[in-house]
Amino acid sequence: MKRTLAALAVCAGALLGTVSAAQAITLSISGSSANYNLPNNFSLSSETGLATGTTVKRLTGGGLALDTAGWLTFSYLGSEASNHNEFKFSVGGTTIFDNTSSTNTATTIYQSAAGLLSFLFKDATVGSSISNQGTSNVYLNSIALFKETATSWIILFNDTCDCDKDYDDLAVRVQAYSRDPSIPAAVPVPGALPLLASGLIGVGLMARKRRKAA
Ligand SMILES: [Ca+2]
Ligand SMILES: [Ca+2]
Repeated sequence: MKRTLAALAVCAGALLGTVSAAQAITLSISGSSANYNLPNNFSLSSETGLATGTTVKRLTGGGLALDTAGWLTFSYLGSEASNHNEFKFSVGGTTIFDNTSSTNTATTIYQSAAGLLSFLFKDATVGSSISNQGTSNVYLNSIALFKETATSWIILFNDTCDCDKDYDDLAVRVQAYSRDPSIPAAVPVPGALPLLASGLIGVGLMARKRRKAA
C-alpha cells in the first residue's frame, strides 16, 4: 500500500509541476524610480482605474523588464493631450498607438526577450521621444508605471508640453504571458494523462505481482 501511495504522489507531483511551470513570468521595474501621486488634473480615471492621489512609479533611470522571455500584449487606454503622441514597440519601430488615430482599439501581441522592454513614446508635435529606462529625473517627456498584478502594468506618458505633470497624455496597458495568448491553450490535465495512466498501470502490475507471490 505504501508503494501505491508513493507512485500516486509522484504522478500528482508531475501534474502540478506541469501546471505551475507554465505560469512563471513577471514584469517588474529594473533600476530606479520615484513615487509620484497622480495630480488633480489626471483625467483617465475611468479608462485606467487610477485616480487623483494614486501613487505611481515615475521612471528615473529604471525601466519595465521581463524576468524571462515571453509574449506581451499592449492595449490602448486613452489620451488627454493637445500634442500628437505615439507609442512604439521595439525602439524606433512600429507605431502601435497614435492619439490622433481612431484605430487604437486592437490589442497587439509581440514576442519579447527577457530584460528591459523595448518601447518608446514619441511626442510627434515637437519631435521628442523617450524610451523605457530613458527617463531622467524630470517630469516633461517622461514615463510613469502602475503595477496592477505581477503580469499587468499601466504605462503612463507625460509629453513635452510644459503645462502640467498629469501623466495622462497617452496610457497603455501591457500584459505578459509565458506562451502566445492568441493560440488556444492545451488543457494541461489531459496532456499529462499518459503519465498518470502509466503510473496507474505500474501500480496495478505491482499489486498483481504481490497477489501472485502470496
Ligand atoms: Ca501632460
Ligand atoms: Ca494631459
